[in-house]
Amino acid sequence: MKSQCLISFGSNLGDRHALVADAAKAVARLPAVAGLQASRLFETPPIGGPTGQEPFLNAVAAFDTEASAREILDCLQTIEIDLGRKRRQRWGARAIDLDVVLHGELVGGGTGLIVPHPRYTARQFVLQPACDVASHYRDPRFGWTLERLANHIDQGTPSLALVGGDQAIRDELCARLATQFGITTFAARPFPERMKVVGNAPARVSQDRPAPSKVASLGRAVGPAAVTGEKVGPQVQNPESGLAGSDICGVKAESGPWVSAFLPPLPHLASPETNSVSVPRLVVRLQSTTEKARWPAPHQMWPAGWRWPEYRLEIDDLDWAVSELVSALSSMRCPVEPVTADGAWW
Ligand code: A4P
Ligand code: MG
Repeated sequence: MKSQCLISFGSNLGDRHALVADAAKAVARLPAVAGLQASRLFETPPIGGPTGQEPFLNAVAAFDTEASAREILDCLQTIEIDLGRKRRQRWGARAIDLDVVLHGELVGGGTGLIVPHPRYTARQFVLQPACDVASHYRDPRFGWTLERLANHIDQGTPSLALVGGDQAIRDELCARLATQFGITTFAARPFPERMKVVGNAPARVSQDRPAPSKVASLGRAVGPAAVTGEKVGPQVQNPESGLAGSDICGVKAESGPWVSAFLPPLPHLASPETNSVSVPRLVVRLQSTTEKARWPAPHQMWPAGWRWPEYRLEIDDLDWAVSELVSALSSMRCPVEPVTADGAWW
């Protein structure tokens, strides 16, 4: 069966332009690849990983293929090796990184392969290039086009709602984000004890604010931008978009990046409220996985009827998970500058 496939290119070591161009030529030459279209090339600051790295050149390519995602990844890894990629350190500087972002309707993959790419939904350095050549592609999990997703990430405030896993782990992640990075966090659903049951549904009994101790809000002095050294873009200033006076379950939302350990109410998709500062840009689905079973059953992933962009977080190592969340917030606002006028750079 023919699938639309989206792959990403990244390089921040050596002759970046030549490496990315050679990679694109090699992909286009693959017998399984038809009608490859490349985005412009973009320069972006390195997100995550060791400090002192050079900026990245990033791009994406869209093509049709009869090959499986696994076959495409095998080909990409061969090309990476041919071009001198050495795997030394995760998220370390690399001559060339080639990832499978989307492959038709595939949700899953198997050992060593996760599609859709678990981190792309937060990454402007993937979403902006994708809008050049694949703005109409849809994420098979939540059905949004990439154009819509890119706009959604660009609006409001960088923000994540943690779901799945244990409440204790979600609270722990929030506590670490607040104390280590100064990120505003909403650690526990603010008003559980104030619920009563009306009919068979829970309802609030009072509009009172939660006790301050429930809310970890240590200011924004050391946000993810300060950690990674790149600038956070302008916050949304339009009052209709909910910057002023909006709240998350009765708790005033800061205008800086925030993470909640619970899912605040999500608005109807057509509503302008989707841009509100109190609406998470992404829901972060916690996945407890092991090397042997990197990929859990797809049916665990997405409750029916709930269609909101997802970011997947493995939580076998909490220090690593915290750095992932900080990187996700940073990637939502990282500057992404085109360095070519079109996709004819290869
Ligand atoms: N793997 C699983 N699923 C996939 C997939 N869909 N595509 C496995 C590609 N690989 C996939 O990858 C690690 C393992 O992921 C492989 O064994 C593969 O089988 P890797 O390429 O060896 O290592 P990596 O790239 O360091 O790790 P990872 O987790 O893929 O990193 P990311 O998420 O690709 O992030 N900042 C900017 N500005 N631009 C960038 O391009 N890239 C990264 C790397 C970090 N920061 C960046 C950029
Ligand atoms: Mg990779």
